[in-house]
Amino acid sequence: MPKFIMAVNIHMSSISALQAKLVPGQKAVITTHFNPDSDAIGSSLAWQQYLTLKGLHAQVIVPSAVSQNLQWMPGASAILNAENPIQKVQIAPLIEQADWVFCLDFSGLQRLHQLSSLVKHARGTKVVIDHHLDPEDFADYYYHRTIAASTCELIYDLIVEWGDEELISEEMGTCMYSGIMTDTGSFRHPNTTAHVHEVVASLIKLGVNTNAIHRKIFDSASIDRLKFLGHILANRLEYLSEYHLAIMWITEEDLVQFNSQAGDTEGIVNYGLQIAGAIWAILLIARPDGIKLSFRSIEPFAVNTFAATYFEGGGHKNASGGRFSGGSLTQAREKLQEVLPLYLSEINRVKKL
Ligand SMILES: [Mn+2]
Repeated sequence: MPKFIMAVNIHMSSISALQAKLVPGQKAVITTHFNPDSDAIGSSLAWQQYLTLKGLHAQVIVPSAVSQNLQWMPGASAILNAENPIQKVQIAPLIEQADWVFCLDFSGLQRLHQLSSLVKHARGTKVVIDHHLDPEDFADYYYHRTIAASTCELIYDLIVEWGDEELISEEMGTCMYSGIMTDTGSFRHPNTTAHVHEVVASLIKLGVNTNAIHRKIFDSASIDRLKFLGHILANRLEYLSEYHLAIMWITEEDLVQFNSQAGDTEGIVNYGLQIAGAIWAILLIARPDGIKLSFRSIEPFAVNTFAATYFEGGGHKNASGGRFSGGSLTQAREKLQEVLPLYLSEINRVKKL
């Protein structure tokens, strides 16, 4: 059973020294996590555009498909997906021969799924740019801040830190805004700092159309997706008032019946927090390769420790993921019921705050 590993002795080579080592003509690959979200894709594409402006050959490679509502992003059509058999053949040599391997929006190699071993053994210099907790020690450079609300924010900060602010184009800004908007829950999560708004203000000044981006990302559902959501809310939601917890679950049959596509389950867990009094929400999904869990919570309740302790996961304090490898969806729910009483005192403490 894999454990959530605390990183030790990470050699934080100076990120400022790295800038001088980026030389025109070099080859770079940019990778991000499985099931890439808007921050993963937005940061990867903005970074690719930046590297291209610096004269490098940069290719974005993802371990699984880019969801439909992100495919409009500038540069998205050139992304290589390891799940595509034809593109997969191109991917291995690109990673093997790259001078640079940029790892964006993830802190552990296992999040690369089938790309993890290729990246691990790549000869190129590895650079992590990320805001998740506990980064693993596998890269040469880290630009890592858990205080950052998104990796897109970090990309912005790094480019500015390197004195290249004038290189940030409207297209790059569009990609960055997408990730900042979604990772802050449209600017309502506690990670929405004054700095986030400052970054966004400068992106708007570049001409980024925030309203159009919001519509493209959030108002682009298929009718299947809306009916799927209706089905989950009507038939797959329970509220355990004693624990201030909303539980939702999605069966393998649900995924088939509603023709669920990549990204269709994204955000569903958040609906649980709309219940008055809810402190946290859990969504369990029976995927063909196992039971996946999503956790959300309101401040100051930490779901990442819960996810790490009981469900082989981790993540952010208020937004985490995990999995259950001990059996079926029913068994995962049983395990949940079993461990909930252990959290009662913490829940009651948080409730009073
Ligand atoms: Mn992110």
